[in-house]
Amino acid sequence: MATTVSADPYEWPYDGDIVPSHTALLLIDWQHDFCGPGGYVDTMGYDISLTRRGVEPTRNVLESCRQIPGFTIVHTREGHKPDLSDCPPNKLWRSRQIGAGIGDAGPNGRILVRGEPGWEIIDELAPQEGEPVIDKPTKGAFSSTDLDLVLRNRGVTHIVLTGITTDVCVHTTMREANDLGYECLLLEDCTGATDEGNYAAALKMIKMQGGVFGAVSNSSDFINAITQ
Ligand code: C5J
Repeated sequence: MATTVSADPYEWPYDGDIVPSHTALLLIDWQHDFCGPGGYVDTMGYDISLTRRGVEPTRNVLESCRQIPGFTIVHTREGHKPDLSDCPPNKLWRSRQIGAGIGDAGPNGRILVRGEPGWEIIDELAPQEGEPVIDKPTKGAFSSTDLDLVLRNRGVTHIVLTGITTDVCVHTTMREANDLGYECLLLEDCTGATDEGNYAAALKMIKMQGGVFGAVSNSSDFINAITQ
């Protein structure tokens, strides 16, 4: 398989070949709450077409990675226990301020609560048998979970990120991963934010300082690289 992918600000990864057995595709929070009608993002009044637009490119990447032996695929879900005991009071308060209270009843069940329809991953990107699913009450996927352990147990050192939202859970997770020493790549058409300016800024931030959090590429360049 080829070897590197064209990315900004450097050909990814920095250390040579893409090695499937050392690489994970991370699908962050592709849940109804973040891109479906009646979910958390929709209830807050944001435009879900912005968070949905990465679905098809991400599906293409997911299908390509599933064909490659050894590639790790991991999904995450943001959500809270039904009693909200894992929801910080300030997070709860803020969600109520914007009219989408965590735990409140909505068209997709209770907002951001584990087990509710809105918390489920959308059908297009649903996990398959053998693909770990990491549940997190936090924005980042590392600080409150065993994701680091899961990845290290599989020998993963490189992470390709997709998911929503770019400026919140994706960015927090990429920053955490980078600090932990993972070599990260974000696919820009496989992610979306609730605000275009934030989306653009989030991508720009990654590329500063020679790639302060990693590099940015896109689905077609990545698929071409791994299927050559
Ligand atoms: C947010 C997320 N935006 N998955 N969560 O609250 O990015």
